[in-house]
Amino acid sequence: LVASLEQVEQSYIMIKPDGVQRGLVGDIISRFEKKGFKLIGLKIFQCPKELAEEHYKDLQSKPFFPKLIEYITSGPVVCMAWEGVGVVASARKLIGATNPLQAEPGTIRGDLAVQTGRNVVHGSDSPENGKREIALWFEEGELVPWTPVQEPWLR
Ligand code: 3AN
Repeated sequence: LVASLEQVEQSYIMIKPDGVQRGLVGDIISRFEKKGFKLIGLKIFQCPKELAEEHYKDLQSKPFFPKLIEYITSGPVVCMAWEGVGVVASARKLIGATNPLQAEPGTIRGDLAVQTGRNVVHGSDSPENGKREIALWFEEGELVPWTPVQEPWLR
């Protein structure tokens, strides 16, 4: 009842090139799926430099910015849009701290990553950015806002 009062949000979650190359795609998707969120967008994608720069534009002045752009565009990423109650904050808990050294075991970065510059996954940091990033990475027709049905699939 309480949860029904909370906001249904959308978060942009992206498996970075290291996650794809290391074969972690299934494990990472599974964590969000099992938690109870709804997958409404999914694709593997080679990110062009301009899009990477737009996505990370708030970090433009950071010394690591060029390396960050090089990393994100170094190979395919998996782009996902997830929907659910409190999904933005919840996804960031599942992902863990930016620096994998500080990420708790049980989180994606705590379990699967070693360093900040190779931290396997991205998650939006606010509901507003969730919307903005999904619009940036997906064409409108690529999003499927499906409704779960009660169906005995296995018999
Ligand atoms: P988060 O991804 O946890 O939201 P942000 O938004 O502070 O963290 O940073 C965005 C991305 O920039 C990180 N995921 C990481 O790939 C990269 N990054 C952040 N800080 C550093 C750093 N000190 N050195 C290298 N890369 C960094």
